Amino acid sequence: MYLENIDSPADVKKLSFNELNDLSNEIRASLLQKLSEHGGHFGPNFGMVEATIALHYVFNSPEDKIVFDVSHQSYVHKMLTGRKDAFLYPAEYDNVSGYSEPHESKHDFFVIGHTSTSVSLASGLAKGRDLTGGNENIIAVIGDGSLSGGEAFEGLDYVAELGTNMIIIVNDNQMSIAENHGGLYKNLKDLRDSNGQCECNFFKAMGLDYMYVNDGNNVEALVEAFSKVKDIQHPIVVHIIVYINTIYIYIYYRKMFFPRNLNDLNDLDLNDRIEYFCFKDLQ
Ligand SMILES: Cc1ncc(C[n+]2csc(CCOP(=O)(O)OP(=O)(O)O)c2C)c(N)n1
Repeated sequence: MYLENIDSPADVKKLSFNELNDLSNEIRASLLQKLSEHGGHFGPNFGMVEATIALHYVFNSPEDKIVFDVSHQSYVHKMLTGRKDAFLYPAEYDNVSGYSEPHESKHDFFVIGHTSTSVSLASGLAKGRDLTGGNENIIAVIGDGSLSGGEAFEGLDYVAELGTNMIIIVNDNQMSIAENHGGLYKNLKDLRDSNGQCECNFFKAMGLDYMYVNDGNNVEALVEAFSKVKDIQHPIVVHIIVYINTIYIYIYYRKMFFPRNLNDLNDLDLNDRIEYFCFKDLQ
């Protein structure tokens, strides 16, 4: 098992892409096991497995700073930054909180639970970096649901003028706590439908650079994209499309039909299995 040997992001960087894919499956299996027994945020974390691995593969946390919105999707980050035991061993399940927590780790920067905060918080870190002559990467992760909050708009507005390094990962799983509402979402759909090429682009209109990654659950594609924006000298949005709904269904069926048999997940090709289910089946 690779996860058992991950004590810090340096251990992630030693793995090949094949090994990183195995690590993704192990992480999903551990999340499924722990969260089935203990509760917690399934969907946000399932969607972010590959992206979080790729972030830690490419960037150098904690010098490079990753700020999560809501921070309920930071479980994988916790697993890769010295806290995997709290996801692997039932006796240790309560040793981590469900959100980012600086008291737990030097890789966490804020105690946060509110949506729409990460871009603003990260912009403060970027401004501080610039004032003190630093050169680390500042990365904000924000979901599509949180993107329509007022503070997120303010953050994007501010960052566009900042003019220095800032990387905003838009984690687009097409779902907020329920379905998304608001004018922004038509444009996100148009961007998805056009493979990021739609001429009308909310992020560009705000004055930000933009990159689109269709396969946000592919470690190699994400590593390539993040490598391109690492050390960039202006703000950029990296819009990644991740799967969440189908994964909910997968969990739903697994829990219904195999409630006591969650250990065999490593034998399954998750992506193949989830293709069979569609979100409508749940409703
Ligand atoms: C200020 C505020 N309003 C509402 C909530 C409730 N809430 C928690 S997560 C969430 C939606 C998150 O959706 P998204 O940003 O797309 O992230 P995902 O969970 O899909 O990864 C909401 C509305 C909150 N935490 N804070």
